[in-house]
Amino acid sequence: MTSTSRTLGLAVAQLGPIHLSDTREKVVGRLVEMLREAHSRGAQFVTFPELALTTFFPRYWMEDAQAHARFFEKSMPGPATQPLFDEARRLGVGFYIGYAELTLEGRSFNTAVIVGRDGSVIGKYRKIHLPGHADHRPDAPFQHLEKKYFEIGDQGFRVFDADGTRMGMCLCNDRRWPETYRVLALQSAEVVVLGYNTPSFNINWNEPAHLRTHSHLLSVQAGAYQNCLWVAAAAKCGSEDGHHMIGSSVIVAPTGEIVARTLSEEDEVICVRADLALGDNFREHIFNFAKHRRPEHYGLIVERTGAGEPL
Ligand code: CDV
Repeated sequence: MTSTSRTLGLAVAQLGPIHLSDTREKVVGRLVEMLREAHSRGAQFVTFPELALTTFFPRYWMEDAQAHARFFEKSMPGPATQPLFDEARRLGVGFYIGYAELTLEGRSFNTAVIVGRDGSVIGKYRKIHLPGHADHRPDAPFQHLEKKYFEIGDQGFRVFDADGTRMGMCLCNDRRWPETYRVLALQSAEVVVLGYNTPSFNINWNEPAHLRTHSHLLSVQAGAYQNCLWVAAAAKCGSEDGHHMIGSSVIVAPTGEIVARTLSEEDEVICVRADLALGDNFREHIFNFAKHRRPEHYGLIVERTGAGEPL
């Protein structure tokens, strides 16, 4: 620990499977139970997964209206999620949670919020790197229809003051993109929280199963180290109605080291006392952005989307 340490009790509350037959109320009961456990272990902030209230429904093709009626939230908190917000306020614990958002105008996003220790929403993020496809592929073993059900997030990557911690957020596939962490680090983020639903099988190529976990860990560890911040990554995992997703939820330090990792593919809480000053050495030396970054040589990053000809 550094001499100027500032600590945050940081937890990840991994969710085991949520089946099509599970109600919102049942799921919120599981979230509340894990919030209590995290609090009893010293957590001041708890990270829940992406789309944490329902099964990972983008694997199923359906009419948008049917999806909106069954899987989307019209408000956050809403009637089913209010108990989670009430318990957070009672315990004085903040949290991050992902859900499918349907706006008053009928727009739909894959969304996450940061909630403060007083139970109020501090910040919102709408997923930017949407994976998958929008067309119907009935012959695939399962589909990945995020591009059908969600619009691209319209609020950028922002950093919020979460009860004294500079916190950024992203969702699942965003964690694989270096731009995500760098844009947050350039706003002096100290912690990035994220949730994910990562199928164990790839519908695009015959990817060895172990690579799914390898590339997940590689992404979050590199993001943490290269940007001098803590990363808390929460899976929804196990077999949802026969569709398996990876676990390996982790808390990663600014050194890039995994400090805590789940063992199961069930509901499981991991918790650390995160020294927020641990990133300072990196920020002051090897990754002193102001001193060493050379944005005049990075133009292609914003000028080009896909790869093109050499300059
Ligand atoms: N929910 C996701 O964004 N899943 C992606 C899969 C499709 C690769 C992920 O990055 O884990």
